[in-house]
Amino acid sequence: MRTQVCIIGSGPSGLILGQLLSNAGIDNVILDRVDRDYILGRIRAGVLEVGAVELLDRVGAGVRMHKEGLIHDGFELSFSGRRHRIRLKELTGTSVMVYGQTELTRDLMDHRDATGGKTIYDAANVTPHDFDSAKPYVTYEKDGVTHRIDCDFIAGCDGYHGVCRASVQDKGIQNYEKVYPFGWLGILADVPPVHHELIYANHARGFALCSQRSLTRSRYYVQVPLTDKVEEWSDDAFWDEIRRRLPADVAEAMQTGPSIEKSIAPLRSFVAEPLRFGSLFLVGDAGHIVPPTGAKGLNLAASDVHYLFEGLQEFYADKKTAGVDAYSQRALSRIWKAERFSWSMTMLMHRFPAEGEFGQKVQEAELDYLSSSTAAQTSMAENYVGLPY
Ligand code: FAS
Ligand code: PHB
Repeated sequence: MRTQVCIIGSGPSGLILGQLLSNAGIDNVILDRVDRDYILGRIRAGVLEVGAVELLDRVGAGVRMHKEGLIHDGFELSFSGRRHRIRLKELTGTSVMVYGQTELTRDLMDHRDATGGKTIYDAANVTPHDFDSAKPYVTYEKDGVTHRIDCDFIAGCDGYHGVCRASVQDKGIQNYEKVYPFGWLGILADVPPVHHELIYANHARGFALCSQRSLTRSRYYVQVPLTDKVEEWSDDAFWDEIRRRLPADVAEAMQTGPSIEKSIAPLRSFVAEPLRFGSLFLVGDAGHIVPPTGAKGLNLAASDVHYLFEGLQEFYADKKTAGVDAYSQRALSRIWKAERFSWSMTMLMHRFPAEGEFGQKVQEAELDYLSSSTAAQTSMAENYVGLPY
């Protein structure tokens, strides 16, 4: 088989890139090692920046998002028994869209199927070859047969544990990483959200987050030690713990119910440099990871795709390589600003016992300053809604 761009990974990065390419008449194939249902079974991001919303609209997969998504003009910080609202819309003129990654991915998959896009699921042992030559290709196994796809470019949209970044470890890659000493225990339940906007809580017992997927489905998180196992947490234990970490009126109002998903995710900050190796590009989680505190993971994948598509479109239209040559530097400039923001929000809102009482007092002072400074709130707001592409 031959295609122009071979995309490895059918998550948000691969699907958005694939649709942009198809809409521009650039032939592409997506390979994924699992099937559609497995991908849709993973519960992940919940907040979309305006840039991601505009990309979904641009590829023609945004209809349900506008019907079912929730526009949020702010979010709350809870700390020291107080609540402070960060007024996103008033401070930046921009809102965010609350619409789950699962639904966004479903919309993209349905649209790709409806527009004739080719995706090969359950592709085993996907391997990029000769990406430092003019004739790269990808092999994979399916139904006991090894297949080969010759292409011009390979888009590594295969996430943090994918094969693409692993394939360039001896090509001068530089990995930057910070692992946090805790995880997020998340629960999804068909109960109405406790508040109409998100609440991020800094509490002596640890961080908590009240998020949502719709007016009838809520997503909650609590910070837990890395040694915790999800099977050790009953639903009741989760509900009791998150209510301990919230202001009394919020805890009182919280509706609880059986979890439909419960999992623990580790937190790390990670960036690989560069993001391009010949005709192989690292996109989205394949190239970087942020702690979810700033809701940047999925949104960074969107801006990576925006930059890479601009380069590929220019290459196929004008045979120019300036855009693909600039991809890594353009993407990394925005990635590092989001990494900084996600790190800073994580350091501000979580309990770090190793930092002792002094660290706790510094957090409280920063939150107190934030609640009294429009300049500080504006800085947090413009990073949260997303810096320009
Ligand atoms: P993805 O990981 O989504 O997709 C990669 C795809 O590549 C997968 O379908 C995988 O099956 C496939 N793949 C992997 N290796 C392969 C191989 N060798 N061959 C073929 N295919 C391969 N972000 C937020 O903003 N908020 C959150 O709350 C949040 N929670 C998260 C929780 C978890 C547990 C994780 C892991 C991430 C979370 N994220 C969150 C970040 C997440 O939303 C990512 O940013 C987003 O999925 C990035 O999309 P992709 O780059 O497409 O990578
Ligand atoms: C979510 O709804 O999953 C979510 C929202 C905001 C975050 C992290 C996760 O910062």
